[in-house]
Amino acid sequence: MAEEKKKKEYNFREFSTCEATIQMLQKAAADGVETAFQRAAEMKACPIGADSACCKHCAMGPCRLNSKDPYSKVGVCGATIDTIAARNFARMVASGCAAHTDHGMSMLDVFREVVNGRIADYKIKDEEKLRSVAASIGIEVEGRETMEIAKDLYEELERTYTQVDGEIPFVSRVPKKTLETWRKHGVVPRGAMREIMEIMHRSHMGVDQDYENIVKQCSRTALADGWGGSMVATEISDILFGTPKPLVAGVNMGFLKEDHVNIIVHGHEPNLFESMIDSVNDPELVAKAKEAGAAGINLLGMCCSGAEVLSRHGVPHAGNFMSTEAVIATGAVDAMAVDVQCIKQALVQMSECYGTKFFTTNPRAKIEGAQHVEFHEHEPRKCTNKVVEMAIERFKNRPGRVVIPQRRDMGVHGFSHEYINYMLGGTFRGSYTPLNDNIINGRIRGVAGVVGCTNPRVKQDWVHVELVKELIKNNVLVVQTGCSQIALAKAGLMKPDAAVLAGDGLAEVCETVGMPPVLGCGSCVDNSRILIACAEMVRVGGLGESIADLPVAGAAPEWMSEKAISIGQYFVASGVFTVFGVTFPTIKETKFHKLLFEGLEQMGFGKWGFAADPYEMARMMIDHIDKKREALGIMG
Ligand code: CUV
Ligand code: SF4
Repeated sequence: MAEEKKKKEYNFREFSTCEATIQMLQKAAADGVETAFQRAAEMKACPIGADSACCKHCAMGPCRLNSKDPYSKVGVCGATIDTIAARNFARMVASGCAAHTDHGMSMLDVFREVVNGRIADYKIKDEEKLRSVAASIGIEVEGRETMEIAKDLYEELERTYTQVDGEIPFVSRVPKKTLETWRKHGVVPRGAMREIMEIMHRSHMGVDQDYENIVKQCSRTALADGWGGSMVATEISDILFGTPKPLVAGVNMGFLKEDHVNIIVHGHEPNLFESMIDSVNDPELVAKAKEAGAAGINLLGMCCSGAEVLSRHGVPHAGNFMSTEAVIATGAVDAMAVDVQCIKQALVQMSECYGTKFFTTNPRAKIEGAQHVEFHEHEPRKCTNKVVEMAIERFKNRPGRVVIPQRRDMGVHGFSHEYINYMLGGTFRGSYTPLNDNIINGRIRGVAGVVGCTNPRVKQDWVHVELVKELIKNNVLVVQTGCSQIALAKAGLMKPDAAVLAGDGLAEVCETVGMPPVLGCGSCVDNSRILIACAEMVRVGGLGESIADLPVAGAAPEWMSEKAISIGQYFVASGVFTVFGVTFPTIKETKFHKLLFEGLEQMGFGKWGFAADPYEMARMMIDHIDKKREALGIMG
């Protein structure tokens, strides 16, 4: 049976549009190694699960309802399709929110220890950012010492997690009318721990069985992610490691170097990566690498922490989520170190096949068969030095042939919200700011956030790239994060000269400012930058009073993770029309689906949309943007 599987022929061009990934998938197949693309092709998605029509919340079940006729049956306890789907959705939000907020909490832990003087390896690198974040939540900054402000900031931000009553600190950044909508519906988050606990409780068997009430808690929990945990993660990372500014950096597998020791860091929390940067630049370790016959040590990122250091320091990025197995097939990766989230368990087996040293580093995320070298923020270099040493060992004894796809894509990355404000902000032109002005005068039709994962159920990168091309062609400025940003970087859209692909109005703005039509903002937690940019657009004026009034839309065209659902829900709850691709965990003819896709908008929030086809997705987003323009009276 296994033999038969290996012989099965695949057309790898149907799996991906990333040439480097295709080349490596072919190589892996020739080497007799299987990847997630093949596994997805072999294992059809479960149709009942895809529709979220099953429940396993208790042992009277699991219960399966009928997708074709969803109201014909109920679960053993009597739970309806709306209850079951809403509870399943709630648990996705809970898990996604937990991932981002726990990441934010790790950052806050480091920050606390830096402030207390107990960590020497990191320091407050961006004092200006520290002061502006503190001031944004009402901390006095005038004439005060940095460390005093930092102590207060730590204490305030801790409330994002531990507060049991009241509102999380960053609600101070939410436009007044948006916040009024949240208050009216009782969805202002108290503290992330409380919201996640409550959503888990409410989705237990026999508790909340009113889909509308469950969706309220979904919003409240998701907002604790977007305006809470994710925002803390972004802001603290900027304070400790520097706020990104645009820089030219490279993406793709061609940045692996055959004559160097190659190390990839893949995961989400920047701490590991920052210390790895120090380790690969340590003269002693570089000397060791040279002794071993290497020309030097070469560090690359993958997935989100990769997207973060790409933005922050210009460290090259090897590829997005669906390239993590493929890159190992190059044989050039001497070590891969991972921390948390989006790490395929199959990477261990893949690494074994190609002799890559694979390390887990976070106590939260061990993988059976992987070597665990624990990372401690108090002595981070112990871990990262060891990984480098092991990588050098592997370089000395590279087992197989090395094949590196010769693809390198340069582009501009690192658009923090501060920089977007600076670049398109100021008051030197017109009555508002260039961004708002250009939206009002119609050169820019609107702004779209295109974000999220890649997924082997669709052709890798293709949906992202086609959607973004269609949007900019129609004068919609695109902001990006995560794996989507990497897809567009590989397609060359992060270069200022990609403005030729934009409509006349957007192209003119890009040429005047010298920016690309697609702005890369960083990792998934950096979606919080997009929220802040939206709030800023409202604050500046001329585009309505709440985020829901703005001519903006969001999309995750190739999403796969529960984190994506949490992100989608916080954008929707913040007032943004958000379209997902691939599949959506609801049945169209149900009340729950209608609430997400229509009802929420009537209540003053945004709403969900779904389209698998990128052109249809673009049309939906542009129609929405036009509808908002019309309501603002700035049509045409
Ligand atoms: Ni957090 S969540 S695949 S790495 S964007 Fe990439 Fe980004 Fe999705 Fe994961
Ligand atoms: Fe079935 Fe209800 Fe138990 Fe879910 S909670 S498994 S629907 S009996």
